[in-house]
Amino acid sequence: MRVAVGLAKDNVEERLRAHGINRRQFLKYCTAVAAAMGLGPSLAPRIARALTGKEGKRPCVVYLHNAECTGCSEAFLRTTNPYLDALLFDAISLEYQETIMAAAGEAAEEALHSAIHNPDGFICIVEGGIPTAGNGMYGKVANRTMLSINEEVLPKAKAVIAYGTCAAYGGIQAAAPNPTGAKGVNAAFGALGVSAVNIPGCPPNPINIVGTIVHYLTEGKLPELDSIGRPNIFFGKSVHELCERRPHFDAGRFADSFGSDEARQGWCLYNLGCKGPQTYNNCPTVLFNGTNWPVAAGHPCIGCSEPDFWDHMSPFYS
Ligand code: FSX
Ligand code: SF4
Ligand code: F3S
Repeated sequence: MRVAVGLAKDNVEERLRAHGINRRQFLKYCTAVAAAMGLGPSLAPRIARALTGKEGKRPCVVYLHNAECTGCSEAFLRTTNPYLDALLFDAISLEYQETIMAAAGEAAEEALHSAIHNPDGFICIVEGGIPTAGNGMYGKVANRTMLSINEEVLPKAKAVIAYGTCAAYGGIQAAAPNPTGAKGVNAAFGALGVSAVNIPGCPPNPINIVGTIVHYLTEGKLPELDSIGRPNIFFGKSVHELCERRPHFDAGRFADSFGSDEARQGWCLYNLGCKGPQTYNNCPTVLFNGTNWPVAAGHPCIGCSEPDFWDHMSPFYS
């Protein structure tokens, strides 16, 4: 039981209890993060240390909201693992997050100002697409355009994580005809030297950002990326490669209507519009909240983690 020894040594159990989490739940979660990162269960104790703030100094994090539905934050904050959000906030020092921070008005602005001038630097997590048309006039926070806030903050960050398809590639805001000129972080700020790691999905799976942060905390750097900025460890395989309905696809067994016996028996949803073959994400193996994913629930993959999926993957049903 190396896992138990590792936790006991760090006296983590008391801290977990304070968050309403028992050790079994926590280790199960750390093992799931390890699996999502392509690591064996023996790495769970290291992940546990990272998530409980025991792996070196807590990095300062600034979290910016832009044009979005805030489902990315919701996906993270509503995770069924009890209070894991609070636990992660022990591992990082979240200095600014408009949705959940207690400070408002000038105090909030002051928090942002001091975070981005932190001598040890900061990591910036960005949610939502950036409205760039009309000099950014379509999106404002505290009477400043989202465009100018991002322009000021992102080039100063040691690492930028674009969380959700909107931040990564523009998402629904950028769907044609895109009147607000919405863009993803790298398209909007690449010229300023910003190079974000993309964690797409609409919403993204929280485990993919937790795994990215754990990688940063344990390795001191962000994970390796594919050609469109996504970590290979989470987005290296297609949904189709990992799908449990795949044997039916290979055998030519396709469901022709929703709710049919064939669909219920697990036949392939390709004829109903499934975009799993063109979509790279780990939903089938990681699941949402460790419980389920769209195709298992009988809904075709709509390609939500791919760039411009609203334009390129629609119609979603056939
Ligand atoms: Fe976009 Fe996030 Fe889709 Fe919504 O805020 S990735 S619209 S789930 O939530 O940005
Ligand atoms: Fe591929 Fe979709 Fe069929 Fe699964 S349901 S095997 S992802 S086409
Ligand atoms: Fe999105 Fe397809 Fe996964 S729609 S949540 S990438 S199954």
